[in-house]
Amino acid sequence: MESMKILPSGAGCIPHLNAVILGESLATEENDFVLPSEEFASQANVQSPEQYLKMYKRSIEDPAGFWSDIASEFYWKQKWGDQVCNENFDVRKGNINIEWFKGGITNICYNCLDRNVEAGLGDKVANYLKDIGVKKGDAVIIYLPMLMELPITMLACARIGAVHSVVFAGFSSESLSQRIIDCKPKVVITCNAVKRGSKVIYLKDIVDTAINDSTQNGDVIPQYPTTCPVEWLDAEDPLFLLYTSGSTGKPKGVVHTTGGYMVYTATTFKYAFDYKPSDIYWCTADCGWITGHSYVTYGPILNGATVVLYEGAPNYPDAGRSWNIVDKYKVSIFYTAPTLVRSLMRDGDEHVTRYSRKSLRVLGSVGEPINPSAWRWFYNVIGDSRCPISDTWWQTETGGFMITPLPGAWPQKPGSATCPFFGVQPVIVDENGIEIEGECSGYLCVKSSWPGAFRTLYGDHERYETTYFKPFAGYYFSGDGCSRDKDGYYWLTGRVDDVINVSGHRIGTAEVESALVSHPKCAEAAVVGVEHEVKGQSIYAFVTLVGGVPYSEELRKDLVLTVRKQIGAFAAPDKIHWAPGLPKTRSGKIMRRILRKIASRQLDELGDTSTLAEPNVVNQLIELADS
Ligand code: 6R9
Repeated sequence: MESMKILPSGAGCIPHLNAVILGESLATEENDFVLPSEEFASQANVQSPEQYLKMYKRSIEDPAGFWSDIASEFYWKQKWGDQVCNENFDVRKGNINIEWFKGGITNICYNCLDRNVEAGLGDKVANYLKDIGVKKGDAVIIYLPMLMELPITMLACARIGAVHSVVFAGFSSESLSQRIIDCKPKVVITCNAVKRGSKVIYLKDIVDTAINDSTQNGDVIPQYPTTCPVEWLDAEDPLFLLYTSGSTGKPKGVVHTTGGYMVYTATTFKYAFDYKPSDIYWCTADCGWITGHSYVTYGPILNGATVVLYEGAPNYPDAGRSWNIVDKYKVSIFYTAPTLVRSLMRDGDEHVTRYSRKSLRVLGSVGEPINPSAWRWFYNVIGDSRCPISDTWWQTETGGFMITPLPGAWPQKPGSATCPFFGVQPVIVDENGIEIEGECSGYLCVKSSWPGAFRTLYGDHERYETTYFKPFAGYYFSGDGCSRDKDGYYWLTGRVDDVINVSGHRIGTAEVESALVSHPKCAEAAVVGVEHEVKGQSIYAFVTLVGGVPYSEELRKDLVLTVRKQIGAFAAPDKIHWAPGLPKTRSGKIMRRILRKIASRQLDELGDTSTLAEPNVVNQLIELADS
């Protein structure tokens, strides 16, 4: 890795890369770094920090040139207009507006399928949708488990210009119905039932409850022809909406458009996983989340990649299941979440080492920060100390990777998502929105748009601006805390808002609270996240009951069941803590800081409780902690 020690001339003029002088710190703190092998680096798509810096520099200084060169590799019925990117990123200058490749006419399904393979998949479902009157711009809700039909249905919608909205099949009928009300789909696509582990879940019944309609659809698919013409779309026509949790109760319908998302997911996939046509790729995410959109479906298929789609749980029937699949299908790129890594780590190395895993080449992590010990286990045991790990930081909102290693290009640090992807300008700001340079910590923001950025929240552009662009004017605010070390590496530290990350799933505290208070015996609820060995965080709920109602185990179970029913099993609180009262400021704001400390039993770190309206509630809560 001698070449690492040379900093290319010109790199110094890029803000935030000034610090990425990899070579200099290598000499002094070599132990911090995990280097890619010569063998890996020499075949990588990007082989050195110098090559990355050169490409990154161009992507920042000439984004139009950089992205239009890449976009030209796709099929466009008509090329975009003069402006590759048109943006207003600053609320003080007017409404937030982001456009990429405006005027370009394309179709992402065409680019996924027709361009890559002779025979089209997806067409059967597309013709059914057309037959029942689904047209360009219509919403289609997809409520399916990880069957092959799920990505096929997404592509079918994209083909005819319908806007898909995948709802994770673990959501309850009430959550589904909330989304149906918000986006008013022409049709909801589901299946009769799915097996999860040894349990059968009747999805169609859930949909029937959600739409209060039990019309029998039957199997309508086979009678349709197998080809379907493409609906050509403007680059800025919507491709999909995907609901995600925010800090208030109502889920936000994140809107992604066609052209920029296409170019961005394909490019990030190619570089962050060092993709080669010979690779076999497996991502364990469900298409109900953004990872399943960008990196099970669009990104890999746009690259013509061979994708393993797995319907079951990655640790069922036993903890060796994933490696059994890896060996069986010769998986070379394996992308998963830290929660799975931690749970497999707990199950013991023997489940891993009894499989060969020699096909593996690149590993990936997403959904939450990966703690260094899980990183090392992933690297040493799963990857036999030879596969780089791409710890990809990104969000539903960003569409694709924002901060990620490029395996082969530079040394990694266990637990750090490393450096920005091409075209991404991360900044760290303080609480006043002032950018901080160099080694620091603060709030993670982004300075200008990237092609895969979300364009609005469905039906609520104002909320889009308020949530993401007003907290720190001039920047996109991610909601994450972050620090940057002396080498310019980024370390994500988790959400700074009221969002909990359970096994990589985003859950708003307000959503869980509103489910709890909908129970007739619950007067008030406050939900916080506490550290959990496997899930990252778990849900801890403080519950105040209606006057006179006694605490009971039965009621505890009933409250948990209410949350399972209203949101889904994945959002069920692990702990219900009875609370005669909640710690509030005199203005009535719940002091979650204190609740978090009580929940994690850090009782000597409660801090100043003198501003509480009733300081005594804290002692009451502590007394009831283990009851
Ligand atoms: C892709 C996805 C986004 C939130 C994000 C952050 C956390 C995701 C991470 C990570 C640290 C990583 N997050 N990847 N934190 N390192 N590599 O997960 O999207 O469901 O919208 O969640 O997840 O807190 O803000 P989404």
